[in-house]
Amino acid sequence: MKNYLSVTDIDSLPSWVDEAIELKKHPKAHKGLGENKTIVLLFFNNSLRTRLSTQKAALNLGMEVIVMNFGSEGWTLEFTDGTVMDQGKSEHVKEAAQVVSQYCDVIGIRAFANLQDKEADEAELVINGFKKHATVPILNMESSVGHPLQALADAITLAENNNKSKPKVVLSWAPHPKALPHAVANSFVEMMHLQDVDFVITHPKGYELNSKITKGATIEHDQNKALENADFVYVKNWSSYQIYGQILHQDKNWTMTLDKLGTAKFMHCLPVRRNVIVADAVLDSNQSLVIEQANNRTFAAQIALKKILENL
Ligand code: AN0
Ligand code: CP
Repeated sequence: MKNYLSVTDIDSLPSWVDEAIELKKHPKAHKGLGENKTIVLLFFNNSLRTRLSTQKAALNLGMEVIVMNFGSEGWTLEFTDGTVMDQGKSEHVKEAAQVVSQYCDVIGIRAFANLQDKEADEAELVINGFKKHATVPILNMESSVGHPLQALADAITLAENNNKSKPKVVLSWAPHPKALPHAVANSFVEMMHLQDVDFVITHPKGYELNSKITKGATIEHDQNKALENADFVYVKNWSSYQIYGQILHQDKNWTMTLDKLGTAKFMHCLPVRRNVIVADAVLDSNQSLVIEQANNRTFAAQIALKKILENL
């Protein structure tokens, strides 16, 4: 595998999940693989889990790690070709990507959707700009439209906690005071397409995700109905996709409670706002898988990096 940009880069999900669970048992088993290899992690946005788990994964594989908060410390980048750069942008991605490539063997990039311009977000300017001009593989650490490392950690967590042949998995929208990207939900939906699950998406009308991504999935606007007999409930906020990046409302009736969850397991990518997205009682119960999901970020990153390193 050259790059890990989307869950569609996974050639065989079951074998990746099995290998990740094996890596979890023996994290340093492939410590020689990354010897004399360096990964540079460029953060255009904040992070806790991605930053630490991806470093941890690289260290487990014997790599050296350089982290840069590009968003606050790098030069502001231009991504459009042929621009007369007489405005605020200091450096073109053409130079930046080639320069960073000289310092490392893999580049990890986090660059969220700005939620202002749908077309620009869907063009994935940052990650595609680097992909085009870098001479080393690219690892997606959450781009405008996807968060494939999170979705892979979610798949690992599901595999570890599932005991049914076809569990019911519900993706449920929840309110949030800030406009959030669609990336986590998009990649989770794509991941569910790769699994043998009874999958239902529930959200208030107006919060439809990109129909190209949800194609084939069941969408149920009645949250209670969607949650009936659920085995896993994945809760996430996202802003409107149709009225791009807008908060239509913050209906508190969509907050996940123990009552609504029933006997299902609760999942969320974190960071989570307590008592807005989900009640304390859910997060503090043993039905919550969120800490294990975050733990599995290390092994998701480790399996993705292992595949990249094996192909260098
Ligand atoms: C981000 C999002 O929703 O995409 C990152 C989640 C991993 N969340 C926030 O900005 C709160
Ligand atoms: N889930 C996740 O990607 O968390 P961070 O934004 O803290 O990296």
